[in-house]
Amino acid sequence: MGASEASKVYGVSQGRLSEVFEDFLATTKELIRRHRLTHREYRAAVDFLCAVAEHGELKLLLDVFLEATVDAVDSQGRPGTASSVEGPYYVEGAPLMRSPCTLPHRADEPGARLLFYGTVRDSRGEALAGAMLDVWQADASGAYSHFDIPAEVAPYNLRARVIADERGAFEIRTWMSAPYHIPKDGPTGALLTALGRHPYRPAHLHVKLSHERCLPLTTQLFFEGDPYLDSDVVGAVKAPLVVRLERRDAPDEIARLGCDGPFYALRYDFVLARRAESQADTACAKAGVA
Ligand code: MBD
Ligand code: FE
Repeated sequence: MGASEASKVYGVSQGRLSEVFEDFLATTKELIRRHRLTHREYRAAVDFLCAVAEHGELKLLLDVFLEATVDAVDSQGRPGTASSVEGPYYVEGAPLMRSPCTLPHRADEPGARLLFYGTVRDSRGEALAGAMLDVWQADASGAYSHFDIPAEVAPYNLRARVIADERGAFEIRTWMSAPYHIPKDGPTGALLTALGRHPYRPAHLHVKLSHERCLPLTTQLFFEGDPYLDSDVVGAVKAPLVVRLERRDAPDEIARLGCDGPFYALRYDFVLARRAESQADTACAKAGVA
């Protein structure tokens, strides 16, 4: 192991870790003093965190309350399509598919059919041939595969890594997902109830986009008219990510997609930020590449 690797903890340098964690402690101690926390309250907080861990909700808790702020800071000043949070339900290694394609689904997948299509370009407007869209979503009742639907029942249900065509265009056939609530019966849900907050998120599609020329983008799309756009429990909605669904009923299109009847269509043209040319040059110089 090289010296630089040895000094990293979970991929974070020791210097950076000390800088941030020491401040985290100082800030938390200040908060304890400011609110004159009692020992009983401190114990309650520790018990709460233990319960969160026991229920497997650590990722959920942190993503619900803090990830949107990390996203805001981390994406500041970046050109292209707005980013949004990844959340706790991403699973690596979804099936690779070439556009056009239908997401992996159950024989009786419930809900209205959805055609999700568009293009992927860079911030100069150049098409990104072969861009990858790693998509995941809840089903029509708000269930995520590998979490709410066991992986053995329907592996990677409504999840895939879709490769856009040579013009950067993609066409993904899937099913509408519904407004969704985070688990109500666990400690995270109990905390929200105690705070007088509701546990709902607007219906959404998750996408991670990547292409070698560009910085990867993690984002979500939401649907116009959803009742929870203004009160997402996660606070992850951004206006440019709210799209209008079109209802399509042309018989030839219905036949082409193999739908039983009218379906919804959603077009989105994604823009990825180019890797800074200077940054690329520096990286090449360091690696000894001409
Ligand atoms: C979700 O489905 C989600 O996307 C986020 C960010 C947090 C909780 C549940
Ligand atoms: Fe989600």
